[in-house]
Amino acid sequence: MKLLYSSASPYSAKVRMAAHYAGIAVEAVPVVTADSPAILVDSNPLGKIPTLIPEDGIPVYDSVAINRFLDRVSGGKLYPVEHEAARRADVLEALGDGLADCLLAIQYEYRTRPADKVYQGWIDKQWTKAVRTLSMLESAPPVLGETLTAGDFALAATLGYLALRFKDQWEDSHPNLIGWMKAFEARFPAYADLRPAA
Ligand SMILES: N[C@@H](CCC(=O)N[C@@H](CS)C(=O)NCC(=O)O)C(=O)O
Repeated sequence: MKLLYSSASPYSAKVRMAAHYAGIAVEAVPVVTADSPAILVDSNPLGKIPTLIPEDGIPVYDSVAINRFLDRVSGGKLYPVEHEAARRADVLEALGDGLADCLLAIQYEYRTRPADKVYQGWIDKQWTKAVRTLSMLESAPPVLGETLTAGDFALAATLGYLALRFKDQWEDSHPNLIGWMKAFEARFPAYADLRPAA
């Protein structure tokens, strides 16, 4: 199956890591969303990545739906079944993705508007949400269990995106999350290749 992605996209990194962990081969096809290429918009009218095109040709998006699809195909390698563990994984995935939403909103504000139309109030609001989320995670970093979950991949992907696009703005104040990233990479060495990159 094909996965339409871009190297910097945190949601793409999340599902690429999840597929690798679940042992599912995907052909990663880079796309530039700004160009709205036919391969993307014909599969996903929203023109967003990641978009998965399985062998049956029926596209799957967004990243949570892709992870759920990969989970079913792999016989449950990405989401725990036990109630409390499943709840933790789901909420951690929501936090990782939601943090990425805030960071992307900031990036798009700078990138898509003329300089004199950039609204600092919106950027500050999104950064406040991001800092609040990071503080919560810093005070109680998630525990890596015996098996990794979609939640772990979401957090790892978004911390990788922070490292890429918000360098020197969060690392010193979040030593526990830096430690979490290191522990995650020790458990999942493919992180070095699959995390968000320029
Ligand atoms: N909720 C979606 C978010 C996907 C998303 O916003 N992806 C960005 C790239 S990181 C994108 O496709 N942006 C292009 C656009 O919105 O036109 C998911 O989890 O997959």
